[in-house]
Amino acid sequence: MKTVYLALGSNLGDREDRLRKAIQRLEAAEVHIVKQSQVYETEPQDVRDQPWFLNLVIEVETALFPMQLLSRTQKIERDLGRQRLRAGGPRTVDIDIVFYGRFVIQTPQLQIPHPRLAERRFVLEPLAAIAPDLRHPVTGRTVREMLAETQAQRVRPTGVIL
Ligand code: PH2
Ligand code: MG
Ligand code: MG
Repeated sequence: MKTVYLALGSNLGDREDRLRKAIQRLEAAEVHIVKQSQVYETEPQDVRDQPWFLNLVIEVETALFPMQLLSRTQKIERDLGRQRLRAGGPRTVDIDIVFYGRFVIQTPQLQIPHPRLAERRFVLEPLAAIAPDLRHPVTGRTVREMLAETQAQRVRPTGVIL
């Protein structure tokens, strides 16, 4: 079993409901939830002219290999109505693999750790709530350190636990 961190986001439709369904479907896909952050409401990054997101991070255990896990998460995204209209644009549900144990993977389809992690307060803040001392396998920095160095982005804890 590997310990894996997944970042979930939604900014279209009933965002909370999509995130809840995504978590349920992960459990049904041999991905066992160990810890879960609360839900954060976050300002859109990269593509700025889109609705605010709900984001959260979960720690899971799975025996799936990285590419198997990616195909499960992509199937869940499709089943929950994701359409790829615009890169970085609005989505009903997005599931990103942030860390897969201490693996480093660089392929066109899959990069782990997530390449933009260190710039993303909407991932680092929920991640720091469940795993502040986790270290990036390449840079050696902890989640807490990466969070302290990110630029201001509006990220508000909602208190909602799905
Ligand atoms: N996802 C993106 C691009 N921008 N911004 C926020 N706040 N939350 C996201 O999940 C997000 C984003 C691409 O996946
Ligand atoms: Mg994403
Ligand atoms: Mg994604």
